[in-house]
Amino acid sequence: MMVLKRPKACFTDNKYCPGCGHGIINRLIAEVLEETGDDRKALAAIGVGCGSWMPDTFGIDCVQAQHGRAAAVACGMKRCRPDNIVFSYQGDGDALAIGFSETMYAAIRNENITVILVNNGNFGMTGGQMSPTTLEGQRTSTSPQGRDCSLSGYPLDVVELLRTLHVAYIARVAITDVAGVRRAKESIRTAFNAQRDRRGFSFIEVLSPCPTNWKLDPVASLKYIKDTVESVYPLCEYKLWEEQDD
Ligand SMILES: Cc1ncc(C[n+]2csc(CCOP(=O)(O)OP(=O)(O)O)c2C)c(N)n1
Ligand code: SF4
Repeated sequence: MMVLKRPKACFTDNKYCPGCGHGIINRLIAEVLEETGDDRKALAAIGVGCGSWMPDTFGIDCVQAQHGRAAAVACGMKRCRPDNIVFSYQGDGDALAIGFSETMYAAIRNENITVILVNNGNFGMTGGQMSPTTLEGQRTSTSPQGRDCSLSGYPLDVVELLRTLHVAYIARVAITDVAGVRRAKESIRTAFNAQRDRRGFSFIEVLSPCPTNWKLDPVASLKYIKDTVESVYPLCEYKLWEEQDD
């Protein structure tokens, strides 16, 4: 029989909307850290957005970065504390709009940190504005007719960009079903292991539902990711350090 036990660091409550992906992802991070014995010394740099509530969901030492700056803050933390697992936790607006430069330069320097990007295709906390990852034609509060790529550019596939760089690990996962949740957890574990082995920059993009701003119920939100979002942002995993070792 499988016994589901709450990680010690997790609190009983969270502040996310019903059906939001952040709570699941927070829990997976907490589980991995507990299983690897890192829960007492992992450090997080938190982006600005709904994910800023992560410290209210489970208790590890965190720095609340300014909007977009979490990867840069994580680099500083890691350089001071090279033996601690250090990760940033950011939304797509935070990491890929206002913080695009910080995210890319952490990758370009192949910093030995992990960036966990929660891609829900909009600026969730502030009312669902269009973000770099909003799909073509997707309606948001700032693209009520749907994203027009002739005006706003095309959706940003950050995984493809990162693949051109010398980084250690890249994965895109989706928490749409049990198998997807398990894969997401394994990716977090792989990224933290790579960091422990000093492989360099690791990055996980999690396709995650935002039922409130998508104006879909939680089940329909998961279906939307599977049927629509994944066709633009295919799931993948690249252990690039293995190619670099050859
Ligand atoms: C410099 C600055 N600009 C704008 C804001 C307002 N702001 C707070 S949260 C947020 C949206 C965050 O969206 P995202 O990073 O995608 O995370 P989500 O809430 O969707 O998880 C914005 C624009 C801010 N706090 N600081
Ligand atoms: S607004 Fe969206 S991202 Fe924010 S807590 Fe609600 S469902 Fe989650």
